[in-house]
Amino acid sequence: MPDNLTYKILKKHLVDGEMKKGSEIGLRIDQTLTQDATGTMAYLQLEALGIEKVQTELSVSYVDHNTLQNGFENADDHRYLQSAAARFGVWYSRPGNGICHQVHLERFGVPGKTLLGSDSHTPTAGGLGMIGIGAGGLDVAVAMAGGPFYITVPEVIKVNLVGNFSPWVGAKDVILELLRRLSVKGGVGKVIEYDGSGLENLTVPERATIANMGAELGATSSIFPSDTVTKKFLKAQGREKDWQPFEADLRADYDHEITIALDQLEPLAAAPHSPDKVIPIREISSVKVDQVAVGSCTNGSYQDLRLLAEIMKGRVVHPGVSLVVAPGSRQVLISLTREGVIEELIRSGARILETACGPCIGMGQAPPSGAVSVRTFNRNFAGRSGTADASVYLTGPAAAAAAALQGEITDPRELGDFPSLPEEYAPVIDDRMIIAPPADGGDMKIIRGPNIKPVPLNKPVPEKIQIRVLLVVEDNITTDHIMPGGSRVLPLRSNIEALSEYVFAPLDSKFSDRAREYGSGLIVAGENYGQGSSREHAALAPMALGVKAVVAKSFARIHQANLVNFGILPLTFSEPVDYEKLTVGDELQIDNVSEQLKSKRIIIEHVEGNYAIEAEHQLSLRQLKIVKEGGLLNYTRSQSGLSGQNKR
Ligand code: MIC
Ligand code: SF4
Repeated sequence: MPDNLTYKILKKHLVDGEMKKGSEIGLRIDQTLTQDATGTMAYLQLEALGIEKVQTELSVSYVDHNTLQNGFENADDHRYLQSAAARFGVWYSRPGNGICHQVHLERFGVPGKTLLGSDSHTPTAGGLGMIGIGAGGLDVAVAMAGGPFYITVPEVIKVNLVGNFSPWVGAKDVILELLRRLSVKGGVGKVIEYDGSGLENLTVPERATIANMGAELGATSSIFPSDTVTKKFLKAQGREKDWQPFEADLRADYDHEITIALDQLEPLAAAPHSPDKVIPIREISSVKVDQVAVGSCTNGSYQDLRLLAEIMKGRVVHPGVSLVVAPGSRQVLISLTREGVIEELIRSGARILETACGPCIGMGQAPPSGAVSVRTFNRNFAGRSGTADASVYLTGPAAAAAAALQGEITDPRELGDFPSLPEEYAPVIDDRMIIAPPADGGDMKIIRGPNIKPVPLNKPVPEKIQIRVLLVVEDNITTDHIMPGGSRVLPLRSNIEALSEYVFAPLDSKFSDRAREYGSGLIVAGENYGQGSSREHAALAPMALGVKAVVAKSFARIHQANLVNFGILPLTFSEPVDYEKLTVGDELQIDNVSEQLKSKRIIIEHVEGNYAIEAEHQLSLRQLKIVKEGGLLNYTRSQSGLSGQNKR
């Protein structure tokens, strides 16, 4: 049977289960990446697993999120990460070297390999023909220890890209168009595979922009073939030897097909507060803009910033706009500096930021009250910018430049002729901010600061669960609602007790007090609960507050896996209308838990109301065991499944 590219790579990495749609499979993971906001917890968990050395072909620890050092916490985490990397055989990309996904693409990604990352945008590597998957830190720790990573065999959607872009239209508009068509739930349980004659017009960074925002579709991964364009990119990176061709077989099977004619696209934007609220920019032109932010793992490449600079050249930012620019990597920054592009940008009034995530995760540059911010990023959830009442529009770099110049949202086609950009560029390669691990890190000392606390563990699930409804939330709740980012909260990522004060803070400031009062709680949610980031803290901190279960209409993939990893039961309503029957404070109970979990049908009794609600779970046997043991850490330690021969 001819295989699509996704299945080809998955089959090559299959170590457990069968390639049957909907069933669970275990994959061998070749490479892992972590970033600092999820990494400290991941390495604490790796320590708890008791291995001597990572078992992957390559593992890299990046520092890119928590780079504002308002207190000692973030800097302590960086020092911990550097020491843990040396101890366990992990490469360390120092602060200032760039955003994990951009640097990984440039320096480490290899077509045909699997990459697991503790960041939801790990599928960016799909731009290079890899299967990149985002996961919680604990899953990444287990993969580093040599354990398989489990996913449900996905459906594969083929997206045919045909033709070429009209001037002023680019890669960001492709993925915004897909978000318009499919919504933030449209990719759940699916891999998006790109093909078609239009591919030859898309460079690797452009492909990476598209693969990156597959995360916003909820997709498990996104992938482009590895072709001559890929070869050219790797050659420019001095890594031609890493290239191999990979493509789907002729007449391969797909679950759905979608065609996008590139020349029919127009400049698009995602309006507040969801990446799928996509509209043509011409329909919102003249909205006044206060801030423009360019960069992030979506549009922080050399080509993106070069385009911004060419458009701004000789002109200056509108007096009502603050323009902030964060290059995606040190390579991008050095290459642009060498060519005088950074000087052009500074002359145009850009405020050049560190090469890091920065404003994308609310690490500084929060816009003013009630502001409109136009960003080349991937998420525009309410409050994520750091300003609760700001409105964020997501666009490509050309529209960002147009807004910066005009002071209002502007269709970039109004700017006249599209600037001519060089076809080729030779990146400056300088890896001296990446530290290779020593051959034997066994004696390296791990350095901990006072804010780095041990990982809390859950208890096995009891036979009778007594809980109270802690919160009822609507559809599409993001992990930014559950466990917010921003410069105040992010430094607490390695101190769960302190972090748990902020659980659900954007929705309900009394949540953590109530959780402590109730002692044992349930969250009631709508569709696509937990969409967005991979942060396991959105499960770990609620667990620390006594959350035992979530009953939702449906879940986002990574968050559901994180709930399981920390021993929280993810249940779905058998009858979605029952969602209406639960209110904060209701007392509930679940009896004969083991038996009910086995039957997949769970009766939740309403203690006072004298009625019951029926729920279900979609957990595999393996996941059930994990939940019952109180989480993956307990479970993994009790298994011998790790290839880590060196278990302590
Ligand atoms: C994000 O974009 O939300 C983050 C910050 O990169 C997260 C990871 C985190 O919360 O640390 C993600 O996308 O997984
Ligand atoms: Fe960083 Fe933003 Fe990318 Fe997340 S989405 S990795 S915060 S740049």
